[in-house]
Amino acid sequence: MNRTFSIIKPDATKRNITGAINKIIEENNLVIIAQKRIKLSKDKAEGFYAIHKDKSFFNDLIEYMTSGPVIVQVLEGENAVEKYRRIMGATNPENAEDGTIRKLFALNVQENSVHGSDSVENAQVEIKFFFKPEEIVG
Ligand code: 3AN
Repeated sequence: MNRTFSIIKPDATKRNITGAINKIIEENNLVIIAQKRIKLSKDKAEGFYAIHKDKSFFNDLIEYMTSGPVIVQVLEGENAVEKYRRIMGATNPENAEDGTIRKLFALNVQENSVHGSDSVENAQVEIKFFFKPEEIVG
């Protein structure tokens, strides 16, 4: 069992498909043990994506991630980090496998509907960035 951090991004909240995305998450035996709907501030988005600060797409990414509400959540399950990466699909939906969240819902490489941690270590850091221990109820 482990935990991963998930964001349902502004393109998905705008299209009212958060339930459709979480249905796929739950059907894959990942349990949502923490969840909140928030609007990211510029500071918070820049902090979260600090690793990408030198990339050409950074400013666009921050503008997009602060353009509407997001759902931040913690998922728990067997190999949650790896499993959620698999069911999300590739960053660019053109390369995502059939049946993945991004293949089904993502609009393009930026507006790609979901985020998921890429390692157990990063999951722990990302969960702490958004949730207090008492907000996580497994
Ligand atoms: P992933 O979300 O699959 O882990 P990262 O961490 O490489 O991908 O990228 C973080 C976010 O930055 C992506 N989810 C996407 O919204 C955006 N992004 C990544 N690559 C590009 C790109 N080439 N052009 C525009 N936006 C991008």
